[in-house]
Amino acid sequence: MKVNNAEFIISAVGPDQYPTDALPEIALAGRSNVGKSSLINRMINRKNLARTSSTPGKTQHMNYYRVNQDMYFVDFPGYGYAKVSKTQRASWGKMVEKYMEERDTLKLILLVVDLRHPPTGNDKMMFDWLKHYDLPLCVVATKADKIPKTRWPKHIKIMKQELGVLPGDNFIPFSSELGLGREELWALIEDYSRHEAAEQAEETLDQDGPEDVTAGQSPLADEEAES
Ligand SMILES: Nc1nc2c(ncn2[C@@H]2O[C@H](COP(=O)(O)OP(=O)(O)O)[C@@H](O)[C@H]2O)c(=O)[nH]1
Ligand SMILES: [Mg+2]
Repeated sequence: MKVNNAEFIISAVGPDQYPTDALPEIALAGRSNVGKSSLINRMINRKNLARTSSTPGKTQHMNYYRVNQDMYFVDFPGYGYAKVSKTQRASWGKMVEKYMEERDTLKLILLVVDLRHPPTGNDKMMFDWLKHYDLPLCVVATKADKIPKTRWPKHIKIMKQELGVLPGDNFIPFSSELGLGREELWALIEDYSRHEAAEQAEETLDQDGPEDVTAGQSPLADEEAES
C-alpha cells in the first residue's frame, strides 16, 4: 500500500457517527498502552497522527483514520483500563461488541499484544471472543524491537500457545519503532479488504436488494473490558 494521504476523521461515540461511505475498516483491539496508536502511525508513516499517550483512556471513543480514499483504521481505546468505572467499562464493551458484530464494513481486526510478555487475561478473552464469532482476525505481536531477535521464537511460541493460536491463524511479529512487520501487515490488510469486498459485492448481486444489517446477541458485553 502506498500511503499518499492519511487523516483523522472522527472520534465517534456511537454508531450514528461512524462514516457512511462504506470503505473497508480495519479495527485495532488491545489493552491500553500495548501500542495500537503507534502501530497506526507506523503503518501510515506519520509520527503522531494517531495520538500516542501514556495516559490513555479518559474518553472512550472510536477514532477513525482514513488512508488515501481506500480504507479506515479504527482505533479503540484499550481494554483493561482501570481508571474508568465498571458501568463505563460495561457500556464500552457493549459498544465495541455491537460494532464488531454488526459493522458490515469491518474487514479485519488486529488484536495487538505485547511480544515481550505472555498474553493477559483480557488478551485471551478477546481472542476467544473474536474466534467464537468467527471474526476476521490477525494477532499482531508488537514491541518486538524490545527483545533480541534470537529470543523471538520462544516468545512467539508462548504467545501462540497461551492464546490458542492455531496453524493457519494470522500472526505477525511487529515493531512500530523499527517498522518490522509493516509490509506483511499491509499485504494482509489489502488482501482482506479486497477479498471481503468482492464477496460482499457477490452477495449483493445475489440478493438483488439492499443489504440488511443483522443484529447478533452476545453474552459477553459486560465481561469484555474486565481486568
Ligand atoms: N520500543 C517500542 N515502543 C513502542 C512500540 N509501540 C508502542 N511503543 C510505546 O509504547 C507506549 C504506548 O504506545 P501507544 O501506541 O500509545 O499504545 P496504545 O495505548 O495501545 O495506543 C508509547 O510510549 C510508545 O512509544 C514498539 O513497537 N516499540
Ligand atoms: Mg492509543
